[in-house]
Order: sequence, then structure tokens, then C-alpha cells
Amino acid sequence: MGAQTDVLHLSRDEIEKIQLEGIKKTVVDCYENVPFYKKSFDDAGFNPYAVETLDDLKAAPFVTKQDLRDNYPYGMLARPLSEVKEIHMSSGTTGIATVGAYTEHDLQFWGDCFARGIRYAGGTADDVFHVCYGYGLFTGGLGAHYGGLSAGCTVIPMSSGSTERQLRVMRDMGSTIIACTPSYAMHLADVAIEKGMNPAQDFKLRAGILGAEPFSDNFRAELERKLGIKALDVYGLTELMGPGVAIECLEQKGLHIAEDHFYCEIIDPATGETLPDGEWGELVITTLDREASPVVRYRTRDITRILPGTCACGVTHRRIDRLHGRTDDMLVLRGVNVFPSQVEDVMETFPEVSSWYQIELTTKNSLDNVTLKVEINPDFDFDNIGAIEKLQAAIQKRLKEQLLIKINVRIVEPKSIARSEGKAKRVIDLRKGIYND
Ligand code: DLL
Repeated sequence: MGAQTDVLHLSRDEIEKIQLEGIKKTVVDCYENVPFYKKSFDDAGFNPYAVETLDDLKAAPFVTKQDLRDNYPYGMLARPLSEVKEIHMSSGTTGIATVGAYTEHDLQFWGDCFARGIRYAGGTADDVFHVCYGYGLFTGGLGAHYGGLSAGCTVIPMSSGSTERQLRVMRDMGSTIIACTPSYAMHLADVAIEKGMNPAQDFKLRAGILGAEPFSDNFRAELERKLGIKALDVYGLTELMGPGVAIECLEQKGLHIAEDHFYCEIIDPATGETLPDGEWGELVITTLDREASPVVRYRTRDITRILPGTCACGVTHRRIDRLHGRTDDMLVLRGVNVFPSQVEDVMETFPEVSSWYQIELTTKNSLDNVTLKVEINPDFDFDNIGAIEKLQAAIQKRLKEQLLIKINVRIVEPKSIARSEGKAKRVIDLRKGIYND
């Protein structure tokens, strides 16, 4: 704990010194060991041996998900396979998967990074850490698992699914900290309540380290109330490491970046210009000591901002704000740009409906046709057709006022939208004939 604590309380100068050293090493490592970087640095006229300041990194070209895909499966590796101990992959449902490879060192610091979240939640060796992110190629399960081991907890490797069994094990084993997607945590809570349990009292849970998808403040408040936990947000992505790139502390005012392993910039997605702290834009990340899969200026497509100022918890690593969406989440509907989170914001102003929703896109007379399906809250009378129709019309009207497009609203019965054991599917785009994720 000592070394970990120290690293979390370094001065800005000390952090920046680590970052500069890490950047210098990473750009040279990439240039010398990954043909893709050699070519892209040369094409951009970027000299990796001439980096003297953090600002010098701005001359390096960006890397995109497409670049990683183009080099599938092993083209981005900076170490021989003999040094690679584990491989993870993105699901690749909308294209070729991206690969993340780990040396022994990479696995070790991954665990350390996730363990920070457990410690932020007050977790110790006395905690029973219940992991119900999916295990396998997805980074959620094993990333949390390594975090639990690194924090010294008793780890329960449940993986996702088998909801009733999860609940039984959670109760019998006295799980205290849970790790899963927020939508699965909500599903667990709802099923427990349905089975006549009161999870806030019957379970020993007191914290959740939840991420892999956005969740609103209202959703979080409901989850905290139902499960009796503090829900901390965790961010990460396969291309960088998996969960633990940034994690919230108990202040719940943004996610502390693991700044001794990752250097973050915010850019204007349209121009690529770096934006000052406080401004929203696209998160760009450079790894500082990743051995097998180092990345220089990776465009995450995630939209956030760097929060100015220091955190009351005392951790000196800067924070990113909670993520509201991705640049590629943006739906262009009849020429209007809409983020699913904007639809969610409007729905949250109607207490009669729940947080389970799905946006379905189809084409009608060559135009986009948008239908929002949202579940009614169980305590609202679904058979009162008049009231349901009135509510549908009211939601539709407010959506039109705020988003300037017509969205057909269909209120559906509780539990009629499919629950996911991992990331919730919020948008179904039948215009392209594929499911988005
Ligand atoms: O979702 C890694 C992860 C596992 C993070 C468990 C947190 C917990 P990917 O499947 O590669 O990796 O998806 C990465 O998910 O670029 C974001 O768009 C989104 N995402 C991840 N964490 C959050 C979060 C894992 N806390 C993509 N809030 C990222 C909002 C998130 N979106």
C-alpha cells in the first residue's frame, strides 16, 4: 500500500517528470519496434529522439482505431510474442477486433491501476470482491480480477450472467464490493427486489466499481439506493489496457487518471487542436510504460474534459469528467445531430418512466424514422391506456422541443426491453441492418 499511496500523492512536478520520461521512452520504443509508427512518424516529420517537453508530443501524429484494425492481429506489438503473457480483444462486432497484448509488467500495473479503485472505495484485504464483468477476451472480468488480487481482497470470479446464482453467492459469501456494468448492477438489483429481497439490507455490499458504459447521475442515485452502495465510475478501453485507466474516488467528482501510466490530452475532434483544461472534447491518450501494446496519441473518440483544480480526497492525479458519449455515438437524424444521452436527459424529467430504454432507427419513405421505446415504472398502471397515451405525447413533445426532431415514443411494459449482462444496447440501427454497440 505504501508505494501505491505515494504514487497517488506526488506533486505535479513529480508526475510530469514521470510522464516526460515515459513519453520519451514510449515514442522511441514505438519508432524502433513497430513499423506502423516508424512510417507514421516519418510521414509526419516527427522526430521521436527530439522530445524534450510534454508539449513536444503534440507534434506526433494521432493513432486511430482504424490504424489498429489495419494492423490486426500482431502488427502493433512492440515486443516478441515470447514476452506476451495475455491477449485481450474488443468484441469487433462492428469491424475487425482490436488487440491488446500484455507482458508480465503490463499485467502487474493493470492490477495496480484497478486496485486503486478498490482502495478509493475503502477496500482492504477484508473485502469480498465480487466480479461480474464478463471474463474472457473482454477486459472487464480479468482486469477487475487482477485489481482485486492486487488490493489483497478475496476475489469471487463470477463473470456475468446466471443472475439468480449471482445473488445467492453475493448473499452467502457476504460480498462487499461489486464490479460490473452499471446496467447489469441495476438488473441484479431489480431481480433481487423482485425475488422479495431488500439488497440494501440483506446484502453486505457497500461499494460498486462500475463502468464500461455511460450512466447518468439519476441512474447512479437509483442504483446506490437500491443496492445500498457507493457507485464509483471506472473507465478504460481495450486499446489502452482495459478498466482502470481512470477511476472515481468517494468524492464522486470525476475520475482520477492513472497519470503515472497514461498521459491524457483533450482535443477538438474537428481540428485536432489541444484544448485547455475544463473544455469538453475528445480524449487522446499516450501510454507511458506499456510494453507489449504501447500507444502514442490514441484518439479514443470518448468525449470528456479534464477537470481543473484538485480533488478533496488528496489524490493528486488529475481527473476526467464522467463520460457522456462518444464522437461516434452521435446519431445524424434527418440532418440533426443527436446523442443518446440527450434523449436520456429528457426522459429523466419524467418520473413515470424507468431508465430502461432503446432507440430504434429505421427508414421510412427514404427518411430516418426514430422510435424511442421506454419502460414504464412498475408502480404506474400500464393498463390505463388514456394515461399512457398522454404520457407518450408529453415525452414526444418535450423531445421535439429540446432536440428539434420528431421521435415516436412508445411506452412499453416493465421488463420488455432485453437486459444485457454486459453493456446495455441503447441504439438499434436497422437502417444499416446491424446492431450497434
Ligand atoms: O469497456 C473496458 C472496461 C471494462 C471499462 C470494465 C470499465 C469497466 P471496451 O470494450 O474496449 O473496454 O470499450 C471501451 O467503452 O471507449 C468508452 O466508449 C466506453 N466506456 C468504458 N468505460 C466507460 C465509462 C471496456 N466509465 C469503450 N463511462 C470506451 C462511459 C465508458 N463509457
